[in-house]
Amino acid sequence: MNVPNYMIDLERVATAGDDERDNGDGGPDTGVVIKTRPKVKKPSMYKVLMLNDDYTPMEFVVHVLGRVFSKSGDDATRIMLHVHQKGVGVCGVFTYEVAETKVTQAMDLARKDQHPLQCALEKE
Ligand code: TYC
Repeated sequence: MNVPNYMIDLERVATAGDDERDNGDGGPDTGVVIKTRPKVKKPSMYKVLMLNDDYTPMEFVVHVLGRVFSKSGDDATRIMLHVHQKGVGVCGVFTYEVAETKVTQAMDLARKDQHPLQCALEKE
C-alpha cells in the first residue's frame, strides 16, 4: 500500500502467521516478527518567497517575518531590505504543509491590514 513518504510502511512488518511460515503442526503460529528496513524518504522541501510591492510598509513586513517566520529583528530587517531591493527573497524552507500554512498566515495578516503583500511557494 502507498503511504506518505514520511511514514513507516507498516505492511513491511510481517509476522509468521501472515505468510508461508506455518510449520504444519496445526498449532498456533509463533509470533516471529520480521522487521524489514523501514521506507524513509526525505520529504520534498519548499521555499516560501516574499515579493516586493510599492505599498506595504517596511515595518509591517518586518513584523510579519518575526510573527510568522520566527525571525529576529535583525534577520527580519535584512530579509525585508533584500526583498525591497531585489524584488523577491526567501523567508524560509519548509515541508509543503508548513510552507503553505505560513503563506496563508502571512497573507491573512496583510489582507487584514489592507496591504498588498504577496508570498509564494517554490519547490526546492
Ligand atoms: N517596498 C516596500 C516599501 O518601500 C517595502 C516592502 C518590502 C514591501 C518587502 C514588500 O515584501 C516586501 N514600503
